[in-house]
Amino acid sequence: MGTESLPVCSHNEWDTVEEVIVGTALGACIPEWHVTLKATLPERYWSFFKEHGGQPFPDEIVRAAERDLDGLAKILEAEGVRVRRPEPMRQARGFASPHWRSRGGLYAAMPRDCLLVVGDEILEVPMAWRCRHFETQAFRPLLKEYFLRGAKWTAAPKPMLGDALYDEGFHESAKNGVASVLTEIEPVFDAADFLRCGKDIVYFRSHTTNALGVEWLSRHLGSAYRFHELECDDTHRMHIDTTFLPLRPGLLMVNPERVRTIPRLFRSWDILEAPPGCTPDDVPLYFSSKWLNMNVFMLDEERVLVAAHEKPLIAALRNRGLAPIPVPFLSFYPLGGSIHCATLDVVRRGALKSYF
Ligand code: DAV
Repeated sequence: MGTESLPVCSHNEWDTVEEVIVGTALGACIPEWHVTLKATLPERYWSFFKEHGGQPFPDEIVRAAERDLDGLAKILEAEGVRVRRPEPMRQARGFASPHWRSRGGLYAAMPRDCLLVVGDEILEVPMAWRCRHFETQAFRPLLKEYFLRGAKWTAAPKPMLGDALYDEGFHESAKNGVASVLTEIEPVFDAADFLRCGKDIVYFRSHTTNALGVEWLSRHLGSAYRFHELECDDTHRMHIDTTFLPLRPGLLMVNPERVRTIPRLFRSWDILEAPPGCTPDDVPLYFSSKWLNMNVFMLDEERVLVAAHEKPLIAALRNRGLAPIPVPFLSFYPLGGSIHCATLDVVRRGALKSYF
């Protein structure tokens, strides 16, 4: 099969995008309190999760977030991109494994977290949060369709997520310099802890990705790919795309609060230090910091989708010669991501290359 006809094909963050999955907020559930939330989420919202975990997210938050997603889908279509959406699922219902139970799921809002596209393969990742164990199910109609059209559809070994995976005392026990709530009892990872730059893949270990997870993925992908670990300063780390984002060959955006040393691989690249995010204080960021501003999405090497209220970042991107397209997205922020999180680039036209 020529690459022209592949239903799934994407090697990096910047080749011209042709097809994108945009998540849905519909059905979102407040996750049940767990030590994995304690490790990653802002302390001022812990009581919110403790009180309301397992209940549907408030309707007004869900509806406003969905309006932003629908708007994003329209903008993508106007730019010539084919948009696909998951099947909304009611996440506020309990489920169990032989070893644990959860009062509910989370959402299908962030295809970036649960699915990884590398080349012609789309992979369901072994997520570390119990509430996210069945998260790819909302995407199954799409996955099945891609499979029937010839895509390589895989899933990493289903993690057991038993108590031994979680280290309640994680604050004190920095393992190899990375403090994580996860032990190494089995491989787990979120797709959003990995960034594709052709034959090079940049990742960090986090509260959602352990070293065994990285080992599993790198062995699975094989010797065509080189893996590079990013070191950074963030004790709450979860998902690399608010810390580090290659925008196009030769241009890297970094979070200046978290990235102290540019990895050697990128030393010859131009470095854009992201300006601080502009989320007003009355917008509840249940799952994140204001660095969601960095979570932009490249349509090609010039056009970049940015949340419309992030004016300093829009100016900085324009200064570097990019063509920012503002997308109203502030109402989506309470769900914990911005445009990069809410999308999955299933098809980008281009070949597997080395950029370094
Ligand atoms: O504030 O960097 C981002 C989480 C994205 N899912 C942060 C957390």
